[in-house]
Amino acid sequence: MRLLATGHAVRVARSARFVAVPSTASLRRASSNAALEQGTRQPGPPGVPCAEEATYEKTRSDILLKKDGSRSAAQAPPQSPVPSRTPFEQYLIDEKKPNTILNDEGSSGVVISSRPHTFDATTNLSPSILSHVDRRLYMQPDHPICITRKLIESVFSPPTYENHIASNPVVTATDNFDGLGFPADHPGRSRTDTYYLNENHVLRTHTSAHQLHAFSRLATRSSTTGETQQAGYSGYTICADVFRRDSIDRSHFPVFHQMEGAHTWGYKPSKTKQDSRYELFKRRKNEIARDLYDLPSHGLKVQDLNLPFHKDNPAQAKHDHEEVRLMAKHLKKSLEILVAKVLTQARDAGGSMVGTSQEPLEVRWIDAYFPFTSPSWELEVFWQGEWLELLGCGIVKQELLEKAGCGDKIGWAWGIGIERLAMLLFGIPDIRLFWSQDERFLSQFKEGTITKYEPFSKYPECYKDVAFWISAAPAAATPVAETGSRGGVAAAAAGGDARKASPAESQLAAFHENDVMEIVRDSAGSLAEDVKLVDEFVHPTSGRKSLCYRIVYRSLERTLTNEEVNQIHGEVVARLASELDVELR
Ligand code: FA5
Ligand code: MG
Repeated sequence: MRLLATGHAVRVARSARFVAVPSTASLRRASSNAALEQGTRQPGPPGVPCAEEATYEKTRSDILLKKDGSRSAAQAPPQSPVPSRTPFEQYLIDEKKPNTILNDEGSSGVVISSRPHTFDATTNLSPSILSHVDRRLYMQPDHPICITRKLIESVFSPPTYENHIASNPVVTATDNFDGLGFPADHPGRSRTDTYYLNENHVLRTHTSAHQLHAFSRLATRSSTTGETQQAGYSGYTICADVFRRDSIDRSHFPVFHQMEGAHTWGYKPSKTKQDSRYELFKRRKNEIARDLYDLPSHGLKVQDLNLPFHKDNPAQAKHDHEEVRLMAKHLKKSLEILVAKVLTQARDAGGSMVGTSQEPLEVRWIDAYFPFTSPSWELEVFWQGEWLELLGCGIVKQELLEKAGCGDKIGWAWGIGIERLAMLLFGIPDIRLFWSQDERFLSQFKEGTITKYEPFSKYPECYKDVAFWISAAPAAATPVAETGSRGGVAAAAAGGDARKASPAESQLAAFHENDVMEIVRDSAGSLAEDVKLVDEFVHPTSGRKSLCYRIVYRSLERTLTNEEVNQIHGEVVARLASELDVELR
């Protein structure tokens, strides 16, 4: 397996091709810089940021600290953008070039949200991904992402929900994975799926990376005495951009926006007498039932098999089944209200907003799996001929609430893809449009109004195929093997696709489809509309596997010339050959 492991290491280093391959000495320096970063990290009590996180918090002011609308410190020009202290900073910080790679004497790094990060052997960022950092579409009032964020916040609003923005996309791998109970071999952790700045820091792959902090904040803001809890929030939303090395098609983009939401219920002791545990519990259950009863009806047609909790999607041992049943109903209905509002507004904006059909949208609940909720579900909508996933959700794992200092509470959480909702809302057919700077796109949207998107033109597509042999082993190399119904629940967990390569670094696959996607994205940018495997076969005598990918190139803003496409495709093919362990056919 040494050969494979080496192959992967080379691939990682090469995929970050702009990173100067460090000399031994500079590697030593980089690792000591990394140690410096790490050295400030002290484990803290639950809910209290560790030392590094505390300073981090000051520079980013992102998570949970500012409510939408108010100008957060993150948007204000930083007073002193980079506190210059470490050798790394002295060498590499260039305040005029945020989000660009900085190289010096073989060492390299990047500054994101005023904070420097040193690269190491884990780094797999690309210039194209960095160019999307800091666009903050969710803060541009007339942008569909911002309008959709506000619509979601209008359903999940104060005084029940505190609405947050998390502007710094860099989080620790601990916050993104470990703190949420991701198993060591979860596909989402793989470098083929996640953008690593270095061993300890990633571009967050989901807003759930902030869950623990958000629950801690709820714990401190709403004490367990009945009186103060009434005054505090019982839930939150968090909006942020998230990053995944994902497939390329009209509903997937490596940078997208998510909204996280949660609601909790705690014990409310009586002010006049000492409650028994049973009384506390009964009061909490009654409160959930009352909150459920208070939710308005929505008239949306929803398919829900409403399966009893089962071994693949169990209620937690610490939970009372009736409470879980009530919370699940409250969770699903709250989200259905949101989707109904989106569809009503879309309809009012001008008829069919979802492709070709005038029929009411079909919406369905299916079982899902997330490491931090149980039971869990996903909500899908039938859109342009297929089921499109809108969100994942579930009953929050009790250990997580305990870790956050609110073990007396129970609750639910969800995570929505904002683009997916915005596509329904405005009838936007391609996810790449959200990043368009073309006035013909941007001028169509106005704060506070929902208007149907009018395509300004459909430019012709141009597709090219590329075929290559991959190493025969290991078996995990197949990118298309079906694993039962919709890839099985294991595939549905905050990034990472169990159908692709092995996520365990010790069992590296010879080939991973996401590496093809990344090269295409890096060479073609948003001109790549779709990348699909169109042919696959195993040679009968050599046993080698051949894959053929079709890349559809199309600009949303102009007609591409043949020469232009040939040049881009030529670069893609050359990079596939030189950066991956494949042989062109
Ligand atoms: C998550 O990210 C979980 N953190 C959601 C969650 C939160 C579950 C809280 C439970 C509790 P998932 O990987 O399914 O789950 O992503 C959530 C949503 O993000 C998807 O349903 C989809 O709407 C959107 N999404 C995922 N990948 C992409 C992509 N590449 N491009 C655009 N939208 C995407
Ligand atoms: Mg999912």
